[in-house]
Amino acid sequence: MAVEKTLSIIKPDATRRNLTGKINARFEENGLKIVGQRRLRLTKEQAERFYEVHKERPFYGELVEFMTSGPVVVQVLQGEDAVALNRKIMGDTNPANAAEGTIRRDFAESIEANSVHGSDSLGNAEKEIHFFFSDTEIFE
Ligand code: IDP
Ligand code: MG
Repeated sequence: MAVEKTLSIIKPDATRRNLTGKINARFEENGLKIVGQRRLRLTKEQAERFYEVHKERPFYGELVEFMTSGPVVVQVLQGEDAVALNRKIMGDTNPANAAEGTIRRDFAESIEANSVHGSDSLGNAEKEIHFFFSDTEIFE
């Protein structure tokens, strides 16, 4: 295991319900450190570009609409094995299948409005972090 960084997004369903602090506590309690963080509202173009890999999937249009429906919090999480650890803390994409004690099990509203995004590989983490952050905005 190595110290890694991963990109996390607290999605509009969670910011709308004022859950930023509760979700951040999950990361911190489980050994991830928030080393970069910013609240913003995604433009349609940004959301389309961020989720470009899902362009052909039937839910792409709705996903872009949802992700632009309110503010998000983009953040860089750092820790041992951070990419996989964060996916574990988040839980399954579908909250109905997410393990007990995970963010999605406890907070998600639906398979779409599932409260958090997390990078799925170290390579994607690198790309996604640089989608939102420059090196001068990340402080260990
Ligand atoms: P992940 O966020 O767990 O990595 P992905 O398959 O990469 O899941 O999907 C990206 C996002 O697209 C999900 O987090 C969710 O918001 C949305 N999504 C995934 N599958 C569906 C679906 O079947 N219906 C509606 N939205 C979906
Ligand atoms: Mg994904």
